[in-house]
Amino acid sequence: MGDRRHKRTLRFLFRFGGTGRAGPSDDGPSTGRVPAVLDRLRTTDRLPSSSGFWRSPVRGVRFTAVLGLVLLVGLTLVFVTGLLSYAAYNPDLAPVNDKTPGKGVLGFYLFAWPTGPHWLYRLTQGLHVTGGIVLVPVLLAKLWSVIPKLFALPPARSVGHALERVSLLLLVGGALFEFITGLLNIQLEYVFPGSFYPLHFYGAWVFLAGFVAHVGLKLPRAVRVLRSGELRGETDELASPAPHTPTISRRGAFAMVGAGSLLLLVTSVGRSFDALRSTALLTPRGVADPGTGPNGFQINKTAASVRITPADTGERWRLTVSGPAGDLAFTREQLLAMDQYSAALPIACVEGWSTANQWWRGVRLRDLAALAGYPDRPPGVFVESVQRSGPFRKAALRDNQVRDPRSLLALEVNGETLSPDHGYPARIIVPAAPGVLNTKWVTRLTFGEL
Ligand SMILES: Nc1nc2c(c(=O)[nH]1)N[C@H]1C(S)=C(S)[C@@H](COP(=O)(O)O)O[C@H]1N2
Ligand SMILES: [Mo]
Repeated sequence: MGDRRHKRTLRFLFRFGGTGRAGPSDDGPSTGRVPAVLDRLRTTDRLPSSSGFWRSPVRGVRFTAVLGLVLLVGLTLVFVTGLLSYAAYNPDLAPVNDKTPGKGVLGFYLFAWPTGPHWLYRLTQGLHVTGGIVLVPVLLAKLWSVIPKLFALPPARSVGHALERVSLLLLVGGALFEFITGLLNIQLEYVFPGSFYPLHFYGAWVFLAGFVAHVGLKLPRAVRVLRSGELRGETDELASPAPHTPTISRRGAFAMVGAGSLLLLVTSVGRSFDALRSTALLTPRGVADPGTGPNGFQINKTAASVRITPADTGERWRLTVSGPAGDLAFTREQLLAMDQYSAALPIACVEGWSTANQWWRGVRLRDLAALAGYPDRPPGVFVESVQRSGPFRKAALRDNQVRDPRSLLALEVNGETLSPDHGYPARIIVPAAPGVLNTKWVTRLTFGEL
C-alpha cells in the first residue's frame, strides 16, 4: 500500500517540478519507507522549517517532557543555590562585598547568612556547581529535542505565540548564558575579572523570567503526557512525521544522556571531597599540587600570584585592630600570647571546590572585638589584607560571624604555622562562610565600621 502512495507522489512530482532524473524504475525495492530518490526530490523538506527535515524517531513530546521535568527540578536547585551563594557573600552588609550594587529589588531576598552548620556553603555551592555541570547533557538533550520548533514558520502565529517565543528566548538564551559563564568561571578562574558576578547574577534573573513563563505554560501538558502514558487524541507536534529507522530507542537515548551526566558527576564530585580530589578531572586547581603535610590542602591564590612579598609579612608586619578603643597594633608574637582557640572548619570556594575540615588555631574574632572596645555584643568587622590589588583582598563580616566562637583570626593550621600561601601571618576563618570571606594575609580589622 505504501508503495502505491509513493508512486502517486512520484507521478505528482513529475508533473510539478520534478527534476526528471528519476523514473518509476528508480523506485527500488519497496521498504515501506520513502525511497532515497524521493528524499532528494522533496526540496522543501531540506529546509529546517519543514517538519519533514527533522527525522529522528527519538523526538516526541514524551521525550521532551521527561527531560523537562528533570530540568525543572535540577535547574530550580541550581538557581536557588545560586541565590544563596550571593546571599552568603553578605552583599547588603558593605559595598566591598557587593559585586552587583545596582541590583535594586533583586536583592529582596537577602538575609543574614548563618554560621551553622559549618559545612553549609560547602554543601550549597557544591550542589550549585556540580549540579550545574551534571545538568549539561540534560540541557543539551532538551534543546535538541525541541529544535524543530526553533525553525517553525511563521515565527509567530498570534500575539500569545509571539510572547511565548520571547519567553523562550529569555529561557534558552538565559540558560546557555548562565551555563557558559559559570563553566568558564570555574574552569578558567576569573576569566571575566570583576564582571563575572554581575553577568551571572543578572543572567540568572533573565533566565528565571523565561523559566517561570515556560513552566507555567508547559508543565500541565508535561505532567498530563507522562501520567496518561499516551497522547489521548493530542497531536505530538515534536514527533517527526516521517521518522528514520531508529538506531537507538528512546530508552537508549535517555540512558545516553544519563551516562553523560554520570560521567560528569564522577569527574566532578571530587572537588568537594579530599579523598576523591584526584578524580575531579574537570576541576582546575589554583595550585596543581599543594604538597603534603599540615599546609598541604587546596590553595586558591598563592602569595606570589597576588604579589605578596616576604617583606609584607615579615618582621614589619603588624595587625591593627581598631574600634572605639582606638588603633591597637600587635605583632604575631603578641597575638600568639593571647588565648588561643581551635576550630575544625573547611574552606569552600565559590568555584565549587571545598576541603575537609582543617584544624585552625588562633585568636577569636570576638576577643579582638573586645580589645577594640566591644566587650559585650560585638558588631561586624571590616577586614583588610596586605594585598595591594586584585579582588577579595578586603571583606566585611557580619556581627553573627564575629560573635561565633569558632570565628578566628587563625595563626596556625593543622598544628603548624600558616604557610605563606594559606595566609601567613594571619587569616580569617569563619564557619559556613564562602572562601572569599576568609581573607588571607590580614593586616587590619576595623570593628563597627564597614
Ligand atoms: N587576601 C586575599 N584573601 C583571600 C583571597 C584573595 O584573593 N586575597 N581569596 C579568597 C578565596 S576566593 C578563597 S576560596 C580562599 C582560599 O583559601 P586557601 O587558598 O587557603 O585555600 O581564600 C580567600 N582569601
Ligand atoms: Mo574562592
